Amino acid sequence: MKLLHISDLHIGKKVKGFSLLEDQKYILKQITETAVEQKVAGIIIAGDIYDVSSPSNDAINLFDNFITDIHSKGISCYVVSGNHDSIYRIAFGSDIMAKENIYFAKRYKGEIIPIEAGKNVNIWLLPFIRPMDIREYHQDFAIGSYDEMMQAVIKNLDINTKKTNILVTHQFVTCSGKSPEKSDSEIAALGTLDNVDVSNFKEFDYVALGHIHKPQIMGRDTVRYAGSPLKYSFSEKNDKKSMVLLDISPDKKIKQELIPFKPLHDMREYIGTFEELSKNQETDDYVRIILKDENYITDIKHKLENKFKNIMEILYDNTYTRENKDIKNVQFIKNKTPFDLFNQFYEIQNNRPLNDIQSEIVNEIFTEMEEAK
Ligand SMILES: [Mn+2]
Repeated sequence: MKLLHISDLHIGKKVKGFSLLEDQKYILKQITETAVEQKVAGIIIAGDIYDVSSPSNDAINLFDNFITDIHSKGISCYVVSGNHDSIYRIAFGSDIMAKENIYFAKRYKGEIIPIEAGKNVNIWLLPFIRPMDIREYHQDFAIGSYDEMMQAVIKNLDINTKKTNILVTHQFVTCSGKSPEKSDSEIAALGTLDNVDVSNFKEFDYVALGHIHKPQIMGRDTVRYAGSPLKYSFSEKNDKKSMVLLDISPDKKIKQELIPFKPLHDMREYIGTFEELSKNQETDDYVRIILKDENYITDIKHKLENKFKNIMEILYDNTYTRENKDIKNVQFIKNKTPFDLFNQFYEIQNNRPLNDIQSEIVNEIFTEMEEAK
């Protein structure tokens, strides 16, 4: 029996003001096509369906089309909400949709009923939870940390270890204090003490994780972050995004295969001077440009746009940006002319004095101001 594990779709996400909806539509189509090609029985989505708890109409519409498409191919779906999602919105109508084999995790109320995905495969859907969400259901437990919360949850499960048990969760899973490799696009949602140790999951044959955007295993090779299908920050520029194809045999053995995503636009970084970058080949990837020029170039975005169709960010790496002095600690010369003060200020900020032409312009401005008094 085959299953596909994905997570962190973040539908509706914008990066640096760019809507990624078309990219997401493209990648969701790839997921559906892969699921059909590989003849999977179901798709596991381990949280962060949307980027925000109140997603836009376009985002909801895109996910609706995706789920409807999967359903029309006779493929099941197993979904939990992530920390970016609203559990109430995700769990809406879940009992009704479950009858059509589209399973959305319900709000956690002290127990989880496993879903029989195959004759001998149980899938446990745990939506993203915080200790405060579940204390009332486990009053015999002193739940302080996230780890204690997970112990309480797992202890309450009636796991038949003769079957293959798959847990789907969006908690921040670490291994003996070792964190996974993080990215900038998930930081906003992560606290400092919200980790859950991987040792909690000993009874599960596979743990389908969401939350961390770089695909990776955690502790053992059957506890895996699927990662986001697209790069959602420049810190992910070297990530190899993929979906996880699981092939479960009757003897509980699980084969895993990573199937790489092919995005509509890649996200890349280019470093060089304006002259060097002007010789680049045309690209419509999402790019961050790091300019090595010492002098600022006016209208730079416009000038680079004939080569780079989707510039998300332009930064400078030069003497000024590398040695930015703290202006608060500078002693300004007293009893000097406005021009001298300006010149000193300019030098502190740019690590070089005004050149002759600049001096002339600034001098002229101060003279005019003086005359206007
Ligand atoms: Mn996420």
